[in-house]
Amino acid sequence: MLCFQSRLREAAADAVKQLLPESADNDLGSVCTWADHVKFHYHWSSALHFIDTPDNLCTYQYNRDCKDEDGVKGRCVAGAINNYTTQLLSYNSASSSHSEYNLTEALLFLSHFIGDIHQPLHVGFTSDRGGNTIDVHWYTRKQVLHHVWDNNIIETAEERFYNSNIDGLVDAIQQNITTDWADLVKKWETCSANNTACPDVYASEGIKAACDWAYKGKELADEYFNSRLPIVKLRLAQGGVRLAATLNRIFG
Ligand code: DCM
Ligand code: DCM
Ligand code: ZN
Repeated sequence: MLCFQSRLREAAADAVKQLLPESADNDLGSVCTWADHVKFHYHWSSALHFIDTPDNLCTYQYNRDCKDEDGVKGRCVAGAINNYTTQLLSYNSASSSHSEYNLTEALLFLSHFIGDIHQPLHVGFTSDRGGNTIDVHWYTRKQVLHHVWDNNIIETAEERFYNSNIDGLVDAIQQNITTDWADLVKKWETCSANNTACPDVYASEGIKAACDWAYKGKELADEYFNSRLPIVKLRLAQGGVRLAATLNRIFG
């Protein structure tokens, strides 16, 4: 996931600096994978990385879909984004240093989950667990479809176009944001009136993209890679822009 810390206004940049652990060296990007590492330790958090939507419907509704495998409401990535946004809003009240929440963890979870919700298959169908039970080939290698969208498309792009350097891909996306996508970016940043976070918008886009682009084919090679890479870049860009916009709203 991308964390465009440079897009933060002063208030949010200061809050992030305060909340990040010392080890992060004031780099939000360096801790964006923390939530994946704690899945095993904080077992309750593993259901918060995704949403399962009804098979083949290609739509998302919070009230219908945001629940875990036991049916507990709100336990999905959209609910988690709302929850950690609410927790972080308490930073602004006078007693912020004594918040009843761990706001460092809230920031790390929120940053990760805004990335996850933009991965189309993190809002995929229920019976295939977001493509985790769909076997495909990525070129000659056996893979599950979910992993293709989490990793392979990104890694193949890095290898082919950016000298195996993730920063090259990130720079290319940053470049697009300031040029080709500049007008779109303003729309990505907005969230409906009175809302600090807008995860339902992102989830609806996600399952639509999953149906249009992800759930197609078994033998995935150049044709799939070349046509899907722009979608992956777009979703990474949207995730990064919207994380920064959300933090600016929270701490503004
Ligand atoms: N991702 C990334 N850079 C990589 C590999 C993955 O930005 N080299 C992103 C793409 C997915 C997300 O990480 O959106 C996967 O997260 P998770 O492991 O929670 O599924
Ligand atoms: N995942 C998902 N939808 C599910 C289950 C899991 O999107 N119904 C995501 C979470 C992880 C990845 O898929 O990023 C692998 O999950 P697991 O380790 O639970 O197989
Ligand atoms: Zn995750």
